[in-house]
Amino acid sequence: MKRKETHLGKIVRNGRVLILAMDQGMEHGPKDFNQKNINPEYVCDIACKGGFTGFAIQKGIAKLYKENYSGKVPLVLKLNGRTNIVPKDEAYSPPVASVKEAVDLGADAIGYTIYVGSPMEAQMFKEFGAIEREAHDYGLACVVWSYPRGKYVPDEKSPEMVAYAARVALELGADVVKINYPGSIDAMKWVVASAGRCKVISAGGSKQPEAEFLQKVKDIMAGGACGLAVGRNVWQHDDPLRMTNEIKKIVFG
Ligand code: FBP
Repeated sequence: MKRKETHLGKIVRNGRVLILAMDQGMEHGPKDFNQKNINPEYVCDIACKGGFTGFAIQKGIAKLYKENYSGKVPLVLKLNGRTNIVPKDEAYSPPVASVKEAVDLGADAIGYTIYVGSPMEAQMFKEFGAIEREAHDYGLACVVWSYPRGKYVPDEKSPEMVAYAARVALELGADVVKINYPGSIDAMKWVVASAGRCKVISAGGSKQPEAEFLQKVKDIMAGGACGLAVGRNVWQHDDPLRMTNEIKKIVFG
């Protein structure tokens, strides 16, 4: 198949990427939600009104709530996922949707998690290799959640491991790599250097007090990242759209 021009530009605005993630229901369980945000319509609304450059969700939500987001925010369809019931030692995230389904749902990008250093690393590399080829053939951008994880990884947030995971994503063909914040501006700079031309975005992490989280966003950007894929710090906030605006001032400002 002839390669199409990539949709990367659809999830990048002024060189920045700001994705709202709502795959935590599978990754962490309903404990992340309250009576309001347990309803996917509530989070779809934030994704659309907040002016995010992407909305990362699994296919079940993408299909049943299409009318709530389609045409209003670019879809980043997660193609693999796992629960946190399975022990982290054997870190593996199996494919649960195909590139074809992403295309049929109108996605601009696919999202894929890779656990670098896991005993299942070889299988995940192989599965992602096929997905990356097909996604790029269809012109979809590839966003890789690259997390060092599993029994061989003593500290998944150590700066060296995060930089390693970012480099692996570049070498596997990701357009954008999502990493966990490595803890300091200098460490972030090394992660960004390691990722080369692959754009680096940071996960938000669990909910923090607003000022503390916004300082982290400033540090992420000062470290040379081009944005975030954030979830809980936005949709668990009492005023998610105001919080989104504060984040946008830093990311796009
Ligand atoms: P948050 O901003 O809520 O941390 O979301 C980012 C994210 O990468 C989600 O896409 C994903 O569900 C989750 O974090 C994975 O977190 P974990 O480190 O527990 O695997």
